[in-house]
Amino acid sequence: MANGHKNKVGDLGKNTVASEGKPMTTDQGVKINDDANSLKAGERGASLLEDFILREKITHFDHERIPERIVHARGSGAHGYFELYEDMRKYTRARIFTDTENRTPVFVRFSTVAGSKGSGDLARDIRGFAVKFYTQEGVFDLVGNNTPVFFIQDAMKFPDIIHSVKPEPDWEIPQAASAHDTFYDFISLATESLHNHMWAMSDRGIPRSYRMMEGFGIHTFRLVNEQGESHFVKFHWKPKLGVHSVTWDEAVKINGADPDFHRRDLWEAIEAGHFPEWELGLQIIPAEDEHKYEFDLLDATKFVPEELVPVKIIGKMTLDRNPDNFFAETEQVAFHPGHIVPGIDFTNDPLLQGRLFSYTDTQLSRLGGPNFREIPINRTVNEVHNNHRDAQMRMTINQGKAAYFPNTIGGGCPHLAKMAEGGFTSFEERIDGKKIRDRSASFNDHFSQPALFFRSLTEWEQTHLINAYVFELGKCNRDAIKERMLWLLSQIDDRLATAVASKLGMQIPMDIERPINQNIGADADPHKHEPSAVKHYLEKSEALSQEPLPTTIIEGRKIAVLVADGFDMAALQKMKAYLEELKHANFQLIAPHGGTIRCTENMEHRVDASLMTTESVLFDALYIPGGIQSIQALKSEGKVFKFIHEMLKHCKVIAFDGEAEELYKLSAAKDFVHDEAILLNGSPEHFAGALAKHRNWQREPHTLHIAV
Ligand code: HDE
Repeated sequence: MANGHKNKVGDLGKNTVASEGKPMTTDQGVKINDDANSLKAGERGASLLEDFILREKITHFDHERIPERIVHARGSGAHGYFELYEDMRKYTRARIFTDTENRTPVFVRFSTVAGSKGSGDLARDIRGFAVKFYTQEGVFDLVGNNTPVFFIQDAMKFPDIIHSVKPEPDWEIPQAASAHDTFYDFISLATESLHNHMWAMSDRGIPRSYRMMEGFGIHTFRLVNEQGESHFVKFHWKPKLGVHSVTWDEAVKINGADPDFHRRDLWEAIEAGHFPEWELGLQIIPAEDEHKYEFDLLDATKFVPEELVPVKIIGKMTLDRNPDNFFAETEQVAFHPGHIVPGIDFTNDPLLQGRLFSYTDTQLSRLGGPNFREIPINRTVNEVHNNHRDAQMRMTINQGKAAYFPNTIGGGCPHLAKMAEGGFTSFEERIDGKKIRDRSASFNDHFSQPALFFRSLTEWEQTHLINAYVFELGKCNRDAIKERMLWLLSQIDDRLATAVASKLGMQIPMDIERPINQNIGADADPHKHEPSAVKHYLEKSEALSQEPLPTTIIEGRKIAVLVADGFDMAALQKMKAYLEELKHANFQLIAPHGGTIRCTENMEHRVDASLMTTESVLFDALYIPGGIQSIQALKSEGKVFKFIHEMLKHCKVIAFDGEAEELYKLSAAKDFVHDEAILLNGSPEHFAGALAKHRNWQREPHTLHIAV
């Protein structure tokens, strides 16, 4: 297989610097022999202006920060590659989708949307899933999210929804959260946002890991083949590890215990060689089917159910290398949905059209001018030749006199490429219409798909979603806004609205008036969108639920092992041999104290974390080996019971071996006799099987009385 992916590694290598064994210098290359003291007039004298070493150091420091992204400010990146399984030339001439021999390098950035750069990873939010493909024909960016739909239909509303969800402008509260009046004020007036909002309120809003999220291009794009024929396409990323989430109680606690939880998880998995993988799937829709569905393909608040158009898996992405430098790569990377290559094209989705303007525009101020395309992480692996010149921080030294086209002085170069030579040609779509400022009536149905989404969830997922609404609306202060939301929820699903209303202690209003009689636009009238005329074109769509598909992969799952001096080494070894060595899960020894502990074999073992410094929510499962002395010591630690009870409540796998049965009996675990994820002297295979299912959600309704 041609290793195209080495190209980008080599390209970045031109700019990477390792300082091991090298003398310290100024930026001008002058060696430095004192980096701790400024130049002074006398021992206690004032510092001298001539101290070029001090001036350079401080000046550079003073300018280290650049503006953070207005949305998606907090993110984590990784390098990898994409491999194609099947030649798709029937649909597209893009080589990335026709050449099965080539590995295309990628850089991926995952992010939260609303919070600042330093906010917690476990905010209830949508996640960004942006992929930069360094193809032989130029950069192709697939700038997606972890949900298949977006909040709004038209780019015109983007600043409004973002202003409404960001911290309120007077007191800059709350950070990275949507639980406040301005957000619900907006979304209850812009009912198109209800669908994506429902996804955000579902477990998708609090993923267990970036490695366990789906990704979606959201918009309908086009694939265009050599013959100039076009098909509509939706892009999907399907994670090999399945789609999993944490509970809200965990999310809140993780944000305190380790706000870098997702960033650390991705980094550590890659460092350990557990490279996360996603398969790329396409939903391909013939051009003649454009008007076949009950929804409009150009409406980004709708997905195409997999029952109507199956997802065809065509390739796989593997992330196998962490960045060398967060700022140089993850912070400076500039994605753009308008970075496409020949064989891929846009549709008239009005949200996509607006995005095509926004990304370069914001990057001009974030990265300081138009030459950010030359920053190593952003530059393409093929050659760039054009007549763009100058501006801040220009790196390229263009030779010759002719910086215009056409020319003869430069030999007519750089010259144009015909379509057959790989030149980009836009798809020749026939357009015939009046210039109007309006939205198509085919975008009007705002209620059918949220209802389909809710119907498609399992009972436990529905419960989580209901609780999310109760939490978020419960934090709003204005009753009128909450009532408007309750009425809208009742138009989606009665059971959902009734459950939320009862926990809020409120009534669902019979109807809502146009909220204010001032002119806030016809689009803000929920009645315009025919809430009662919910279309029922599908009872359920299986792919919308996260109910884990049967998988045996537990790679990188974290298992807490509670031990004290005198723990049963043989029992732990047996578990580790299977789960860690064979299945690549990760065991961590948690003990009442740091340093080392002794086992029954009188050997010393390094403690990974003391009970004081860690929390159960940072792990996927709990294992307690026996050993009389160890269990006696653990019995007197309150935090041990907190671990067990939290693990119980969060429906995780818990295994007690040998004398650890005493802890089982002393804890609430003893009440869950038939629970298949609670093991007494269970086999490693049983443990691995339960862990692969992620959680035993059936347990959840029976844990309400457990206080932790
Ligand atoms: Fe973005 N979005 N967006 N967005 N978006 C940005 O570009 C914007 C939308 C998405 O890791 C910004 O460089 C508008 C949909 C991701 O660097 C900005 C509209 C989807 C990222 C911008 C949308 C996304 C961004 C901020 C409505 C999913 C992070 C910084 C018309 C398909 C990329 C930047 C990264 C970032 C504008 C809607 C995904 C301001 C105007 C829909 C994953 O240009």
